[in-house]
Formats: sequence, structure tokens, C-alpha cells
Amino acid sequence: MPEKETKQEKKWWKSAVIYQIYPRSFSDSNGDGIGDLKGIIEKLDYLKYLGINAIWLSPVCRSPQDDNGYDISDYQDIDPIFGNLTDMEELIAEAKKRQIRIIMDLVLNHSSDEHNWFKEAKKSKENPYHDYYIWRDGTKDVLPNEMRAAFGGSAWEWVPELEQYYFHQFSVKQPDLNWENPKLRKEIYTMINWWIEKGVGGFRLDVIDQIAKEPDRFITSNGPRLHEFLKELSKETFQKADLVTVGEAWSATTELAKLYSNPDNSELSMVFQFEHICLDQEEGKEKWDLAPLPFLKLKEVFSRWQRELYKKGWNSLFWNNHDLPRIVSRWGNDTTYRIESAKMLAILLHGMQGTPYIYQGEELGMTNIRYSIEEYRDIETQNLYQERLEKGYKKEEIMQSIYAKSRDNARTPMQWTNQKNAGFTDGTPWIKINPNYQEIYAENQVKDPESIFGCYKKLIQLRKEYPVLVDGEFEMLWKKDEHIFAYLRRNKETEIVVICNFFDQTISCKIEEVGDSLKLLICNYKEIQQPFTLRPYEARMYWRKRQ
Ligand code: TEU
Ligand code: CA
Repeated sequence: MPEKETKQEKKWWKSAVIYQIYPRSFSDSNGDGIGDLKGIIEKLDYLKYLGINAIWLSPVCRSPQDDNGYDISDYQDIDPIFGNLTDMEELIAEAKKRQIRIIMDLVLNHSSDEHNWFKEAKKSKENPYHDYYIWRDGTKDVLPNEMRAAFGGSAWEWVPELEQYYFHQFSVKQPDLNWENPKLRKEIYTMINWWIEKGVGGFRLDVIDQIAKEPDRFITSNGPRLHEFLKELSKETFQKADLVTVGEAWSATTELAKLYSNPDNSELSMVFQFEHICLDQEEGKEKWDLAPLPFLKLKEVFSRWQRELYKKGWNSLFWNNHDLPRIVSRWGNDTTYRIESAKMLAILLHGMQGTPYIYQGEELGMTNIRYSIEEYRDIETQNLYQERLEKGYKKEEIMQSIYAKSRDNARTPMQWTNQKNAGFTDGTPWIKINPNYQEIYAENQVKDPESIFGCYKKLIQLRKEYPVLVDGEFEMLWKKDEHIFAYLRRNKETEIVVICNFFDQTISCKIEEVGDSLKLLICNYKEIQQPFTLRPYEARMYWRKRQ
């Protein structure tokens, strides 16, 4: 084995479990209704007890909050709603005391239109910052081309003073940065190194596959210079420290993921890819165009990623993030079998190879919400609603899509207790709390090893105790079975077998086909009465020595 790969095998983040915090919905320390850094510090012991190794913090930098912080106006300051730089330093230090690293969210594809660079850029075509963004000459009524923005409308915005359009892939308040400009790139590296000096443990890179766009050729993702830019970025910043880096890449295929996460460490540690996440939508359409989950396809997708990246890259493992609906409502069952199905989904995911990510509240089995349209806060949801109304969709139909897929499903405040505002804030929460906080909350689950929290805690421990979970090869079992998701992990010494009933019916299972001497490590029912029968959502993880 080449030496480089051996080194990579020992990377700390390969056996780590990462927890994502969406700061505005996590914990509010000062009663203004918005979660903040001090609130996070207060909850570090909770996270330590859960056992996670790092926190991915969604953006906390200064921002007008048009897209909840994914529109940054100062990369080297903290937004006052979250606290200040001293609080951030305290968070890094307090986390470090508990062996927890802080991963910052880098939004490098675009900035806020209120960033100083953009304010300067807008002053004149000769301004030194003008070329930090992407401009096209034109006239007010003729757009440069038909490109659309992710949150609706044209991707081009007219600036009358300059008689030019600027390019934005997201909201009008998120102008795209021009990575072709070496001065901009250098300025970004300086900023990243400043954060590394502050002691952060890594970075999540927002829509990193979109930085090398070429709007004249309708290229957004995977532009020709993407991997060249990433190699330079990594060399100038990340490679100088022992960091974890994860790029958000909606367009990643396994082939591309091997470039991003090459064990030679020339780009990133891993990417978030979304092939499994996009399965329950009509093919070629938007996420709002709902379709049932094709279960066999789900198995095929996971299996392919597991096998193709083995020793050639590294997977991230996730069901949830701040943009996605809650997995227990989505592919589990959030009524009769909420506890069983939430645990099944956890066991299924955490047995695979890669770095698992837990999104706040997932460890409690938090569910989707149904608000009336005015109660949604997300810009994407509000724009979608207007856009589809104008296109003639029925209100009820739009609401069905929103219930299923709105990003606000993930953004309801963390449910800490069954007291006022779920213990999230003393004030008025910025977004309505999910009314089921009377039943689903952290305080009782932490005490109970049989809870969903207890299951996640155990899974994190198992990853530390059984190296095969980190390094073992993956093999899918019973590929054609329409109910069971089962697989095997194998290294030189040992094997892990994971068997999950993905549905709410009891079924039989030919477990003798996997062989004997199996020791049960974890399951989601109190005890296994009949080894050959899987109850609704039953999930088991076994271990054995190789014969
Ligand atoms: O998300 C990228 C992205 O493509 C999503 O907006 C996605 O299109 C949408 O959520 C699902 O339809 C990242 C961030 O995770 C997201 O929160 C930001 O809004 C976006 O980038 C812009 O920075
Ligand atoms: Ca606050």
C-alpha cells in the first residue's frame, strides 16, 4: 500500500461522528428567540454525553440573514444575533476541553450583496472589486440568457447604475463570486487561514461544485476548472493542518467523488452527495414533485457508493441536514412506529463505511411539521409557493409538497424539555415550535438507554469499539429483497452483519443464510424473540469473528 494511503487510513475523521448544529434553532441563551453561540456552549455537555467528535456549525458569520446566514457580509466576524468573536473563541476552547472540534461552514460560491466587496464592485466597472463578481453588459429588458436561480426567478439581476447584470445562482442577495479572479481566491485563502489559526477543526464547503461556473455556457456545477481550484484551495489552506473538510456537491457521481476525496488528500476529505436523497421525486423534475421511494433503487445507490469509494475515496453518511425533511417522517413512520423506525434508520446508516453526520434533533426522532403558509420562514418555501400559485397549481397541492419537502421541517427549534417553548427560549421563538414537544424532547431521552438518543449514543460507541465499522469492506445481502435492507462489513479479522426491515409489516428472514456465531451488538426492540421474524422496522447489528 502506498505510504500516503496508509497515513490517510489513520485520519481522525474516519472514525469520527459529526453533529450538525443549525445555530438559530439550537439553543437561545438571551431570550431573543434566536439560538446563539452561548446557547451552544451551554449544551456542550449534552453533546459530549452523546459521544460526538465534532460539530459542523451552520454559518454564524455576519449576514443580513436573507438565507439564514448562507449570505455572508463579513467572513471574519460573527453575526450579532449569534454573539461575537469572543463567544466563538470560547466555543472553540470549551469544545476542545471536551475533545470536540468545531467545523465552520464556508460559503464561498457567493457572498451577501451587503459584503463590502459587492458594495465596492457596484460602484464602477473600474473598481478593483468589480471583477470579484460575475457581470454581463446588456439592456434592462434583454437578459444575458435564460439561466434560473435556485430560489426562483432569473439568475441575472440588473444594476441600472452600471448598465450591467450580475449573476446569482441563489437569491438576488447572494451574488456569485468570480473564482476566475486570482486576487479573490487569495483573499479567500487568507480568510480561511485566519480561521485555522483560531483553532477550528475543519470546514464544510457550501455548494462547492458550483464555484467554477461558466454562465455563458450554461455551466453551473462541475465547471472545467473546478478541481484545479480545489487543489489550489486545499494546498493553500487545509493541507497545513489536520482538518476535516466536506464539500456539498449535489452533482457528485461516484467518479467525481473519487476526485474530491482522493486519499492523496489533494482536495477534500469527503463530499456530501445526494443521490439517495433525490430518489423520492419525479425523475428530471424538482424535489417538490413527489414520488414514492423506490426501495430497490435506494439499496442499489448505497451499495454502489459503498463499493466504489472503498479505498479510493471516503463517504459521508447522512439522512438529514438543515435543507432536508426529517428522515423519520420521510422514510420511516412518525406515528405508530416512530421510535422503532427512527432507530432502524440510524442502525442502517451507522453500520456503513464513511463518516456519519447527525443533524440536531435526529437523535431524538424529531419529525416534520405542518404550518399554515404564513408561518413558514424559509425563502425557498415562500418563493416556491408564489411561483407555483402563479403557474396555476392548486393551493392544497403546493401545501402537500411543502409539508413533505420544506426546509423548515428541519429548522423548527430543538426540543429540549416538555416545558415552555420546549426549553429552547424564554422569549418568542423565531419560528414556531413543533407542537409534539410535549412528547418528543431530550430531557427524558438522555436518561433512557432504550430511547432513540440511547440508540445513537450506542452506535457512536460501537464505531469506536469495532474497527471493522471504519475499515471493513461492504457487501450488500439479498439485493432483490423488497423489504429487507441487509449488508455485511468485513475486514481481515471480523464481520458485521446489519439486517433491517424497512417497512411496517412483519416478515420472515432467512438469517441462517448469513451463517452462525453471530453476537448481537444492537437492535431496536427490547429483545429478539424469534430470530427468523422481523417485526415492523426491526433492525439488528451483529458481529462475529471470521471463521
Ligand atoms: O444548499 C445548496 C442547495 O442547492 C440547496 O439550496 C438546495 O437547492 C435546496 O435546499 C433544496 O432544494 C446550500 C445550503 O445548504 C443552503 O442552506 C443554502 O440556502 C444554499 O446552499 C445557498 O447558500
Ligand atoms: Ca439569542
